Amino acid sequence: MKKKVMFLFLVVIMGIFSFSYSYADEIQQSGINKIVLSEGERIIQLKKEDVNGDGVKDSVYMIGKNLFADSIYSSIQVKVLDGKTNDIFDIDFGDFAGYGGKMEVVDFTGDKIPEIMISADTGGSGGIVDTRIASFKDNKTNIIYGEEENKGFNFTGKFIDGFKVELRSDFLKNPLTLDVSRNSSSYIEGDIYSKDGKFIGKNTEPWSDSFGKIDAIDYDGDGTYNIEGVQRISGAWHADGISTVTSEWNYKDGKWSPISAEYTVPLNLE
Ligand SMILES: [Ca+2]
Ligand SMILES: [Ca+2]
Repeated sequence: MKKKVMFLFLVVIMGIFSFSYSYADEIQQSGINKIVLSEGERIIQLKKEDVNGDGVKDSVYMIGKNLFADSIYSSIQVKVLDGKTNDIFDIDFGDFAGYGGKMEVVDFTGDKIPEIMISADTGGSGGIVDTRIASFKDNKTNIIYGEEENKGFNFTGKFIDGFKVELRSDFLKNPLTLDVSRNSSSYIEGDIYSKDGKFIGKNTEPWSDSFGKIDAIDYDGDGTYNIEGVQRISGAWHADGISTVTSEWNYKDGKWSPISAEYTVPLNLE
């Protein structure tokens, strides 16, 4: 009988202990209570990483504002709850909006302190994914990847006689020449080329979109991430996709540089 009472007593004690433990845990993560969402705001993602580099994990909230679930976010913002001080900081990404929304909190700069990468589909016909990356080391926001970086190779170019396209980029030593003869009948119909292959199009130039797909990747597993992006190159009009370029970029000495790139050309299946 005595044993049974003792056992019950222990069960009650353990119950109280585990209750108070989980309660304390909740207080400790009081960011969940402290991050106040206004109407229409939703937490898209929450990641726990030490983004300011003080040795204590912080809570990084990606928050989007939209009218309905799955509709476009008219604004996307990031708030950091400092794990040590419990202070809340806004990461100023400027105007950022889009569909979906994805956040990666990984180290791109090689200092072992993770940066915050956010992406969202712009929803335009180009299928472009807008991306920003910010460092929050020492509680200071520093945007290290913005709209310009998201243009990748940012090709410019021209059509040349014989159904060819010449593409140039500041990141390439030599221009890239592509054969676009698979589309010659459309170009002749559209007065871009004459029947004998002479370029006659006015104000018609090929161009590249910003990245339409982008990922943080760490192929060699050293903990420092690079960016891999895929961008589309259009010829005479946007639906005239003449190539797709996939490239990997790393961040060094304050800027992003391509370390590998390859292109594909569509096959003529007719
Ligand atoms: Ca921290
Ligand atoms: Ca870093």
